[in-house]
Amino acid sequence: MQKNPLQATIATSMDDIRLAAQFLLERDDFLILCHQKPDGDTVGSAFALREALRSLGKRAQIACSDPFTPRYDFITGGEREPRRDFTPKTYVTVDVADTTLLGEKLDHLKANIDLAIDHHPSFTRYATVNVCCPWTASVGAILTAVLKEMGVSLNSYLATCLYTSLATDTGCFKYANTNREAHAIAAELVRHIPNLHEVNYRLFMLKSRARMQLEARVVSEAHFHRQGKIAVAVVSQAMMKELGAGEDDLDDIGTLMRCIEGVEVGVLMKETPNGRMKVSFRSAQHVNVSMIAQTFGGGGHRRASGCLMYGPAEEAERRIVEAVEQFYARLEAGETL
Ligand SMILES: [Mn+2]
Repeated sequence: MQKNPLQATIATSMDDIRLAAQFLLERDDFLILCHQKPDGDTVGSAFALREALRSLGKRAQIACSDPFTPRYDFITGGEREPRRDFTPKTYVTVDVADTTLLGEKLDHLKANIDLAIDHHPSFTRYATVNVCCPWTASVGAILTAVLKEMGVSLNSYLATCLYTSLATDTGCFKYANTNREAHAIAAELVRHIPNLHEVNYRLFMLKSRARMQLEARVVSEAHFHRQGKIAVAVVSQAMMKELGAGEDDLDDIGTLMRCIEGVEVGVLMKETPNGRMKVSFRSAQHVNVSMIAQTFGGGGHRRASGCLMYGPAEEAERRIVEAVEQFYARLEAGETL
């Protein structure tokens, strides 16, 4: 068996990498499925895999319940809804923790998944072959090793797709999942990306005017509690309409709140068209926001979580602040949370 140097780097079981590679080499006529509301990881991984399989003379196509956003045009070539031109025989998911995340349009395929490649701790092993590496920063990082194992050499397109997956899931190498391994894989990938600065500009600097204005409104209208440690902001439907902002412009906007100095818990409430509140919690340090979201029937990670609440905003805010205060009280009483 050929030695795979990236295997050691991403600390993934060689069995997992080999299993995925052999499976992909043996099969043909693939449909690669993304999760709904596609992000850089699912898009980058799907297009990298499609390209790799096609380079081996196989047939592969991609499906997603929601159209791809213009932000990823440099990967999708502007294909908002990829063309489907043959009947697939092999179903593969990338970055899909559970079949409910396939979304409405792909829900009918949930019992047919042959191979799932994922990295979420909450992965539900719904496929015939399940390859999940929860310690890996992105699915693209796992795929980098899988493609190498398959004998596919990197070119600039493949490397750009895989880099997009890794760079977006680590928030441009800033989030807590960024480690030596993520940087080592990126170092391998960027050797093949001559226009790296352009890719980073598109992914991390370029924002629509509506998004910029939305950020300004969110920050200037935020309410602060507990001497500035808790920040709560609302994005209302009226605000979105006024600024001409779309669903796309809301992507990861919750993270903004914990970038304000002094803020330990950032809360962003997004009003949905049917009057509910989609709440995102972001923690800068020691508050476990997954516990706070659970109070309201939601969930997530220690530093990023979410839940769904009912309006009005003032009432939701009051209940949220109360829950965060209770958390602080338990922390100060010496509990380990
Ligand atoms: Mn991911």
